Amino acid sequence: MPSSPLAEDTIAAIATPQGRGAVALLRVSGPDARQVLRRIAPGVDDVQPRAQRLVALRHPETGELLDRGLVTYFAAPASYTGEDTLEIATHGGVLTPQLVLDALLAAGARAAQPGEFTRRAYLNGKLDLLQAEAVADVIDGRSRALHRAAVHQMERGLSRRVSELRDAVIGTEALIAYSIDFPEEDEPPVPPARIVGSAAEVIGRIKALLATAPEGELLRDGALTVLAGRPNSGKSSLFNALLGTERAIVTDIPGTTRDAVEASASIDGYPFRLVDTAGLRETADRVEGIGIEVARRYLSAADLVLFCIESGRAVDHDERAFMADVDPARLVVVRTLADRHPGESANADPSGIPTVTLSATTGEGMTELRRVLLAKAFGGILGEPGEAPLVTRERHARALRSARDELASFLDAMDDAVPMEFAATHLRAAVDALEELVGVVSVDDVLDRVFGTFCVGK
Ligand SMILES: Nc1nc2c(ncn2[C@@H]2O[C@H](COP(=O)(O)OP(=O)(O)O)[C@@H](O)[C@H]2O)c(=O)[nH]1
Ligand SMILES: [Mg+2]
Repeated sequence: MPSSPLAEDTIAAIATPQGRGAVALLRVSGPDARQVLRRIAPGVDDVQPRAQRLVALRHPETGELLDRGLVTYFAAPASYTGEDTLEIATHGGVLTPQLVLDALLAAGARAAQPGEFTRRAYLNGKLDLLQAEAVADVIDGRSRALHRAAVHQMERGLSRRVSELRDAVIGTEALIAYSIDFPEEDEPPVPPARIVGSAAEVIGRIKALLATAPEGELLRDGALTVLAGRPNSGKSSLFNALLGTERAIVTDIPGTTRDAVEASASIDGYPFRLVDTAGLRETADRVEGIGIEVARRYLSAADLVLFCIESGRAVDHDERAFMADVDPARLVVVRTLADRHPGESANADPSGIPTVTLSATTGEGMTELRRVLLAKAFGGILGEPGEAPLVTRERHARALRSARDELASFLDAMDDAVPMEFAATHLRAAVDALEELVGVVSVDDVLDRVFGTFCVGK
């Protein structure tokens, strides 16, 4: 982890959201934290670390009493940021925390940038970059599944896994260094096959971790699930049944749904974004001529397409044509309105496309549909025990792919009998990629990207 000189200025922010509430929390971090406290709480000059104190908070210039607050002082380095830190609990609401913040700024603190506390924690070695990202996910995450992955990542689950990979590559480098040190030996001290095998083994482990990436990244935005089908095929009813609310307007007059509607749904804690179609004739969303409604502007981005066909009716030519256009891996066929056609069940589709027969009205078949959606969208990570590290960001996937490719280039070079010391430059590049991922080396624009999305006060 990088060690850098401690920041010179002292930052302050309101850490809780604005609005009516019982308490608000303000944070101050930096070398002048205690001095700032003395200025807004005159007479209080002997704060003990980690002991709370109820103090009168005043504006340093006017002396006006603003509130009484509970102050906790954390002495460097035993604080979140690694610096001297204050946490000040005031009354909530819109005004009080803002007045106390103004007082802190008048007392010499500077308003913190979004993510600046966590950035300092990172720069002071309290967290690595993966942990810092996990903090953001714990705050912003809306699905239980992402929350679970983030909490685990905050506990260094992913960091540990990446560090193991890095150590394994360094181990391979060590084998090479050893071989290069004894060039005159008839028998190389380390058989090249062992060196090659060691690199190949790391590639396998990186690939296993990368395999979680597509689904891990879906945990953030949710699997985009687009409903399609003829007017009156039961799309809006199914949309509502999946949401558990009366969200889209349902009617038997074709063309009632006024626009594409999007809503978030959770299935077993995994996030989905459902899109129901405009039934409107005049929208360009309708697949021209064949009367199939679909929010076409979502179609190319869809992770899943739920194609609705009423039960008891043969699939017609246009429907077949539409389905043939959708990537089978993303397609789920739903035979709707099953309660109107009791006793009929869909034949297993020879093409292997999952078909679920259901009724949005009675709820039959809905459990099966949820199971199919989960398996299709998140199948690869569903079986993972809660503690398995997941790749949840494009940044992670990019670094891992780069490490994997460097290792593959190393193997190619060994194959081509490139002298080992040259081939080994690829191992170094793989180590660099893994270190950047954990944040062992700090690259400024990486930091800007990671911390730029934080909220103020974290
Ligand atoms: N009996 C029954 N009627 C349904 C079911 N699902 C939808 N409907 C009815 O079928 C009609 C068309 O449904 P809707 O969801 O608006 O279809 P859309 O045009 O594809 O969105 C409405 O009258 C619904 O009440 C179902 O599962 N069972
Ligand atoms: Mg509709």
